[in-house]
Amino acid sequence: SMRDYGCFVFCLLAALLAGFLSFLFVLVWVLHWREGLGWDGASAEFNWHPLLIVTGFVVLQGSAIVVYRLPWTWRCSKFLMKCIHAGLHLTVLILAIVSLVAVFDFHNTQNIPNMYSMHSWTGLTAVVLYGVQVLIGLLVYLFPFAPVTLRATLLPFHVFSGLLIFGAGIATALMGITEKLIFALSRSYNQSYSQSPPEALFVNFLGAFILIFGAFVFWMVTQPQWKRPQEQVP
Ligand code: ASC
Repeated sequence: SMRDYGCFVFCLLAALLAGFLSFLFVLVWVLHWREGLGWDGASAEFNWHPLLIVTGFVVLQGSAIVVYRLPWTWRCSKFLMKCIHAGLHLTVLILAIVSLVAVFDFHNTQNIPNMYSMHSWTGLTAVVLYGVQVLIGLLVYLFPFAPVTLRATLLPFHVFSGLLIFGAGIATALMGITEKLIFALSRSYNQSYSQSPPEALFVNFLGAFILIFGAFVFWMVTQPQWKRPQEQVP
């Protein structure tokens, strides 16, 4: 119905706004409140990590997940939509790997230990599983070799693990943001987190936008009436 279509468009616009604000807030965080961007083994190199994860693993990954549900793409071939879905996910995987290289290189040059926090455990697990998910997705659904029976059997698992990894990415991003805020403000002699300085308020808004973005993506992909109609096989 027209009303249901309007509801989809509302959710999409809300997700786009929350995703854009997430990107804007993480960019302003690293450029205005932190040390900017660089590849110097110091904080400017670390800052690529939140920027690339929020833009890639959260916003672009969420967009790749909803791409089949855009009604105006239902006239496009399924193969074209699969190429867009796969291309976005591959881009996200590359950005995630670059963002991990940035943190490990930053830790190693600063003599900071690796992999001691829950953020690092859930985050590395999510990125490794994401690599496996992208590889299996390409082999089973994009390349023309897998039989329809295998495609059909794996589809519920592909959908479930995709949403689980996306959700784990959001949970991990919220932990990372909180960690970084605590670290940064505890090293500051004139500001403390518990006094709600402007940076803390700003970064808490970033976390809220990320969660709101994830909620709208999750809602859009769990409404069965918003699924792309199956190609009719005669
Ligand atoms: C595909 C594809 C689908 C599913 C279906 C099996 O590759 O485009 O819609 O797998 O064929 O459920």
